[in-house]
Amino acid sequence: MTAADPARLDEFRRQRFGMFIHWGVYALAARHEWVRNRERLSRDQYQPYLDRFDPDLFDPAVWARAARDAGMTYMVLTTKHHDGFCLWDSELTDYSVRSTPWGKDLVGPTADAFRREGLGVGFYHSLLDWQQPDFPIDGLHPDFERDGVDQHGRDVAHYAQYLHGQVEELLTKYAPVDTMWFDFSYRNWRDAQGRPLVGGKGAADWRSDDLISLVRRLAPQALINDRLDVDGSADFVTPEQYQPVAPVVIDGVPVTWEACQTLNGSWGYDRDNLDWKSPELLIKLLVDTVSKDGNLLLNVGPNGRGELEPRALDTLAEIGRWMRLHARSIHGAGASAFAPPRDCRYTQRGDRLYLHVFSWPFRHLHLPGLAGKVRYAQLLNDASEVRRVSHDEGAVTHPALGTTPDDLTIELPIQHPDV
Ligand code: FUL
Repeated sequence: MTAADPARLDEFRRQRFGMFIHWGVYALAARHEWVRNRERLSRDQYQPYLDRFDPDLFDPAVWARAARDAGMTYMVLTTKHHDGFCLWDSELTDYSVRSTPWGKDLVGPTADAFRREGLGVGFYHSLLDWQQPDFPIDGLHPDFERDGVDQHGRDVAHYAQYLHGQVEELLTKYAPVDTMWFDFSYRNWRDAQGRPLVGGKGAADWRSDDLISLVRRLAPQALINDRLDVDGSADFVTPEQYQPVAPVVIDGVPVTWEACQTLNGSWGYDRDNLDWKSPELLIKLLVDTVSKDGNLLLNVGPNGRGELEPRALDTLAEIGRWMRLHARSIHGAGASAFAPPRDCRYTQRGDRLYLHVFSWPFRHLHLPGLAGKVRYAQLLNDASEVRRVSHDEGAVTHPALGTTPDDLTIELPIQHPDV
């Protein structure tokens, strides 16, 4: 299996912060991108969303600016989610923008808008497809256990051909693509009769190895995520909605990783969902990610008219206010070998060590192992000096403080800098 271009991988690891965009006709249902599965909607019951998909306020330049202003450096757009609906005018199916009142491509204009803002462009592409007649009706399929649905005779080889053909379309039509974000394989799924179904190593395979070769051939610069589930093929791994406890190491080897996180628990537009993460929490997630050598792909779900809702835009703007002052502790930064004090994270870029204080202490902060290692310290938001307190000043050497001569003690302002 050929590996990714090391220069591109290095670039990805410096980019650190991207925008995930989940968009499709499920935005009209406005209750999660899995609505077709969750509510076991039939093809006919889902059709009204195609019939009404007409995002008249679609302006990807607005999304791209919001991403750039938030300090994001790349994006990943859903070209097709599990429902099978294609956001571009694919030559291989009518189940696409072509069959909606909107009637035209959404992928090209979105990619162009982000490139114009200087952001990288990647594509999410679902391996699952609840629309294609040759995709097996497995336990995740909305038609699973539906009376009168023929479970048999589905030709996965034919589906694989369709899948590969679409990936080829995307990579040629919208080059250069920086990332192919496939989603997802499952090795151990069985049909009602216990026969293996789709997956990287399943008997009914969509030929993941060939898919990887196809991407390497058509887009040598593109990174491929881990969800094809082919051993040793992933350029990066994708923890979803959780944070690893430390830099990710698999079989003793550090691996590139990208956490993906929602703003509110749903990837697709979910009108009545109130589980919004605060900008403060999201900034902590970003810092935590970089402190463990990872990237953060933060999701937005445009609505049926093609807009990002105010809640999302406000959150991004708030993150952007923080990034304006602190981006240099994120872009190009990574884990540090030093262990931070409690409720803090370190990120490091070259010989610059950035201390992120999640819980503001009273006046003094003791930094283990940093005595004699720091030439100068300053706050990042206003460049004001942070005084280092020498250990022979009584207040910080008192044994009850529990500090050691290896600690560097710094003196912080009483007020948290309001940024
Ligand atoms: C999951 C999908 O099933 C979700 O809908 C979403 O796309 C997430 C990023 O990956 O596996």
